[in-house]
Amino acid sequence: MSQNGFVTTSDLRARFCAAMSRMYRNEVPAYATLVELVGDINAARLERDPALASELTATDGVERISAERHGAIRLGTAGELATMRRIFAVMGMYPVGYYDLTAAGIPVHSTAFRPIDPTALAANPFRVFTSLLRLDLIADADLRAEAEAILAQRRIFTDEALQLLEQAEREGGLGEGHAAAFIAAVLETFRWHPRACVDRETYRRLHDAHRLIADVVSFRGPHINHLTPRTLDIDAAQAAMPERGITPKAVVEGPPQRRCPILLRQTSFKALEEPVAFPDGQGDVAEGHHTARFGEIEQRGAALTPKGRARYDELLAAARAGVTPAADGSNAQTYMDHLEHTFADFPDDHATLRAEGLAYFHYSLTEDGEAAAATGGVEIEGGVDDLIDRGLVRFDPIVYEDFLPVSAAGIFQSNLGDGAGPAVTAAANRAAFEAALGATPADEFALYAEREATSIGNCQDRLQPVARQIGSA
Ligand code: OOG
Ligand code: NI
Repeated sequence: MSQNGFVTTSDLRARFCAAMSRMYRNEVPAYATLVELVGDINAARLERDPALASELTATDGVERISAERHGAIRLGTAGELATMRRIFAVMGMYPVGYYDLTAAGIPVHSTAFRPIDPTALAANPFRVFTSLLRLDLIADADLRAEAEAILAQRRIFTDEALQLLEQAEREGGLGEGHAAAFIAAVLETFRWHPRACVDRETYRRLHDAHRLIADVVSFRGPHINHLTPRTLDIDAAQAAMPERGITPKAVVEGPPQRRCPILLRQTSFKALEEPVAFPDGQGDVAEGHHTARFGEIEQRGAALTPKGRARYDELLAAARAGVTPAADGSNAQTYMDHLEHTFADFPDDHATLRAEGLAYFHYSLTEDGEAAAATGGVEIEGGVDDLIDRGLVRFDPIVYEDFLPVSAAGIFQSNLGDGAGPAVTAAANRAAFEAALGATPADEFALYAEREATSIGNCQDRLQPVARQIGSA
């Protein structure tokens, strides 16, 4: 597909996602096993539930169900983040949301680069949760200066990637040949390097300050640290992981299982210990290891309004105050039961979620509505509620496309392992993040509200074409 001879941004994103998936399955065989497991579970679920299968065929394209939905990287400098923003923009991915992970004791802040408009999301929803290390939170001034100096040396983008980026910006896109070269060159930034760029002693000191600091500072680039396919049954996938020889984190993050799913549920297998060679500066290397890379799965539900989200945050905090999930999984079932019990207070049908203003919905014409539109429209007296009552308009939840800070912290924590380092205590620093990014991330709530309002406007336009035209003239 092309516009003016250029490969579309969605096509570039889909190709990038597929290339990254191939690379990561090769690099991390346990991830390939997870992808297989998810494929099996999704197929079994669709076989049991033909209604779901036909719904997904209509809306999502059933063959893409198990494709990756997101990945994550951790960057070290403002310059890296700003260039990454430009690269993602070429692939139709824009920063949405600001996540302060220091609230959970982790020295990073983050955004998610993702497609924004519904057509692009439908074409390929791939997003990258992108964190920037907060070097200002390294307490030891010498170590901080050393980390800064190491990061200042590295070049995480290839010359070819930078040249093609400039070309894409200058010309407004990339033709077929350049597109392939761009994907291949950008992929290099996400590749794993088994050879560190610091000696083992420096690694140890960075590691002692915080495991995440060692992960960012010790390597030549921001290796992709996980990819995340979509599963249609996250509880079944969590339960089946051990049978395939992979160790899941203790609990599924996010809301409990519900009839009407909300927000995002996710779980991961624990990061693997991998061999690393540390140069000793004399031409020799010392063998060591590093733990960073894992695999994750996700299941998404309805996007919540600020009111719904506040309710979710409150209930989640209450559940976790009652039973705090232990890292070793010893109270996992107790926690999941308690979570479900606590969330019994959160309405679990779409009509109530809508009536109470807790979730965002997409409005469209019913068959009767289509018939009415085709025959000149109808009188509209009330608002959209009236159109629903008259059977002309239906509503379906808008899927949540973003992330959850408490869940993200849980994913980080379970993959840093024990002894990650002292929990940091610091305030968010959104201004510093935006300055580094060179942009202001979009507000997720505003994006959902706009989609909802647009869908209502479309229904009204189609049901009352003449009146709207006069009204807006
Ligand atoms: C990112 C963890 C957050 C998610 O799905 O919430 C994340 C990381 O470990 O770098 O990917
Ligand atoms: Ni993730």
